[in-house]
Amino acid sequence: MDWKIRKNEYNQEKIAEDGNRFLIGNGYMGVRGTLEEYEKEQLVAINLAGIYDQVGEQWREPLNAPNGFFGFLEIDGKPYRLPAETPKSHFVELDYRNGICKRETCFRTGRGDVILTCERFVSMKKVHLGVIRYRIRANFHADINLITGIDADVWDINGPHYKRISMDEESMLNISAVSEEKEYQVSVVADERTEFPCEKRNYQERLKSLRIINFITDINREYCVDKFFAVYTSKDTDDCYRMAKDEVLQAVAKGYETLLSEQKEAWEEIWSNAEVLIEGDEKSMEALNYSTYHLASIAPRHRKSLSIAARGLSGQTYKGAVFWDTEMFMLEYFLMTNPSVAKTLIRYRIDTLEGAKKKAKQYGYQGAFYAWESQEGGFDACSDYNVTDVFTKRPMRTFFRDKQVHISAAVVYAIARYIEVTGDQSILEEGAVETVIECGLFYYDLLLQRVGKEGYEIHDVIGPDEYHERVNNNGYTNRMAKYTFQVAVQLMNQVSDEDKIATAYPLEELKKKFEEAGEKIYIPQPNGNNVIPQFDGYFDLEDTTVEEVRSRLLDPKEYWGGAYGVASHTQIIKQADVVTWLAMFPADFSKKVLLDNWNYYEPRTEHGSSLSACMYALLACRCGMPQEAFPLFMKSASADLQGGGKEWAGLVYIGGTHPAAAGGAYMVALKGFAGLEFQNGKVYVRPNLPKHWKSMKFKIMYQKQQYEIEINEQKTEVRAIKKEAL
Ligand code: IFM
Repeated sequence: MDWKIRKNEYNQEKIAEDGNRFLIGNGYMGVRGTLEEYEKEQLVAINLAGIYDQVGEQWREPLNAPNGFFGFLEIDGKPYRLPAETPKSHFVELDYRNGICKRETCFRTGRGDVILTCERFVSMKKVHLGVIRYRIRANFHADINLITGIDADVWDINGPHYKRISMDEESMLNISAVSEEKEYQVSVVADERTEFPCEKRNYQERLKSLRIINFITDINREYCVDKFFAVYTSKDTDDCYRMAKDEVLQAVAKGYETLLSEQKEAWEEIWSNAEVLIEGDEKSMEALNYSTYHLASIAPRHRKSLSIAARGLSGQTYKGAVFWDTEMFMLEYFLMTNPSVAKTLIRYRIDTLEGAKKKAKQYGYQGAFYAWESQEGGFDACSDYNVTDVFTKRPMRTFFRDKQVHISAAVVYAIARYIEVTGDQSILEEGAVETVIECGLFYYDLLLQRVGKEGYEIHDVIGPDEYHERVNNNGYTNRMAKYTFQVAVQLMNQVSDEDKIATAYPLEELKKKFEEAGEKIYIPQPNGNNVIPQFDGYFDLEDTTVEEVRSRLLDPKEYWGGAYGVASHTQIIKQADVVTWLAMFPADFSKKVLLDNWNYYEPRTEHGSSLSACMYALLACRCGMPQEAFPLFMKSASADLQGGGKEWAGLVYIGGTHPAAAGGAYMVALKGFAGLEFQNGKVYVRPNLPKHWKSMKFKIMYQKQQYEIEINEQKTEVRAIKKEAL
C-alpha cells in the first residue's frame, strides 16, 4: 500500500466529490481538494472549526476563510486554468500518510507545453499555516505570470458572511474580513519565496489580494515558488492580523523543506498510534486507513474544548454542526488512538451544558436536552423546517430538533465510555457529573405512565431512523434513557459529601428516582418471531421492500420521510435503529434474537445515512457473521473514497465527508472483526476476521497504557508496549 490515492483524469462533474476525497486538514481548518485556480463556483472552502456566523434569517453556519491557496497561471499573456481549459494531462494525488495534496497539469499552448505542479498541505504542527510549492516547467521560452494571492470571494451556502473586507497596502498579501452577525475578524496573510530572477507586483481585485510573479522560462528548467499563508480569527487572538503576519514571516524563514519534514513527523506520530495493518486484503487496509486519515485531519488538537461537525471540515453542509455522530461513531477512534482529543470532544459537551438546559426549558422540560445540531455554546442550529420539498419548493416541517431526544443519551454514553476506556476520572470534576445528572433529569421528565399500565414510556420521539417521526416507545431511545439513568446513579454513588455537587443536587432523592426509572422504563421486547418493534405500531405499517418504496419516488431528490414521504407509512427505515441498540448492548438478548433482528431489519433498511452500514456490520460480527459484515464494513470505510453517497435531502445539499462512517468502520474493524473488548481492567480480543484477512495488527490505548494487538492464523497476541499516556 503506498498511502496515496490518485486520479488521472479530469472531469468537471466530479468537482464536488473530489473536493471531499482530496481534502486536507489539521483540525483547525479543512481545505477541500479543489484546484488552486478554482473559485467559489467550484466549492472551494477553507473551512474553519467552531466559528459560526449568521446572515439575516438564513441558517447559521461555520465560516470559510479567504482562500490563501488561490493562484493560477498565465502563459504568454493568456490565463490557463481549469475547468475553462482542457488539459493535455492532469492528475491529483493525496498522500494521506502525510496530509499532502498534489496536482500536476500539463497545459498545451500554441508554442509548447507548460507543466504546473502544486504540492500543498496545512501544517499539522502549526495549525494556522498553509503551505504550497508551485513548480513550473515549459518546453519553450514561456512568458509566465504566476498569479498568486488570497481570495475572499468564498463559497458560502448561507452567506455571504463577510460584510467588511480590507486589504492593507503592504509588501505581504493580506485580507482581513469581518463577519456579518458576530463581527468575527478573520485575517489571512500570505507571502512566498522564490529563488530565481523574477518580477513581482502586488495588485487588488474585487475581494482578492493578488501578486503577479513574472519570468521567462529556460527550456525544461523547473521554477519553484513556495507560498505560505496563515489564518487567524478573533476567536484565536485579539490581534489576528499581526499573528498571521508573524506566522508567515517565521514560515518564510523556515522554508518549505523544513515545514514539510515537520509535517511528515507530525503525521508519522499520528500513524504510529493509529495505523491498522491488514494482511490479505490491501483494499480494506487502504479504505480503513484512508477513513481514519479523515478523522485525524479534523481532530481538534489545538483546543481544550471543541467538537467535530457531521461533515468534518469539508464545508458548511449540515450547518457545520455537531450531531450524535461524534459521540456514537467517532469517539471510539480517538479513545483508542488519542484520548486527549476524546477528552476535548467531551469537554465541548460539558461546556455546552447551559445551552442544553436552555433548550430543555424552551420545551418545558427540566434537565439537559442537547442540541440536535450543535454550534457554539450548544445553540441548536436545527431548523423547524430542515428539508425543502422538491415539489412545492417550500420548507417542510420536520421534527429532528424537537424530537430526537436520544442525543442527550449519546453525551452520557461518551462520558461513561471515556471514563471506562481511559480510567481518567478528572472529567467528573470538570462538570461531567452535572452533565449526566441533567441528562437524567431530562429523561425523567419525559417519562409517562399510562393508566392501568406498569412501566414508564416515552412518547412522541424520533429514533435514529428519521423517516418515522413522532413515534411512541422507540426501542433505541428508551434503552438509551435507561442507560442514562443507570450511569447517573453510578456517578452519583461516587460523589463524596464534601463535593459541591452534593449540595447542588438532592443526590439521595435523585438516585432513588433514577433507579426506579431505570427499572421501570418500558423496553420493547421481541415478538413471537424474536423481532423487536422499532416503535409502537411499527409492525402494522406496510411491509414492503426498499426497491418498491424507491420506485414510488416521483423525483430522485424527494425526501423519503416526514408527513407524506414514501417511507413514512411503511416498515422501510432510513438507517440502523433497533440494530444500533443491539450493536451497542449485545448482552441485552440472546445471540438468536440479535440474529433474527439483523435478518429482519437489514432488508428493510435503505442505508440512506452513512451511519447505517457500520452498525449492521458490527451486529453481524456480534452474531458471528464476519462475511455478512464485510461488505457493510467496506461501504462505511469507502464512503469518502468511493463517493456517490446521498447529496440531497429534498432540495438541501448534504454532501461532504463522512467522518461518522469512518469512525464506524474503525469500530467494526476493532470491536467487530478483532473482537476487542475491555473487562475489569483487561484487554480481550476474540477475533472474527473475514475469511480472506490473514492478519490484523493495530495499537490501542486502554487505561493509560498502550497495547499492540496482533491477530493471525497462528496466534492472537496483546502486548503492552508503552507506559506514557497519549
Ligand atoms: O446524525 C445524522 C443522522 O443520524 C442522520 N442524518 C444525518 C445526521 C448527520 O450525519
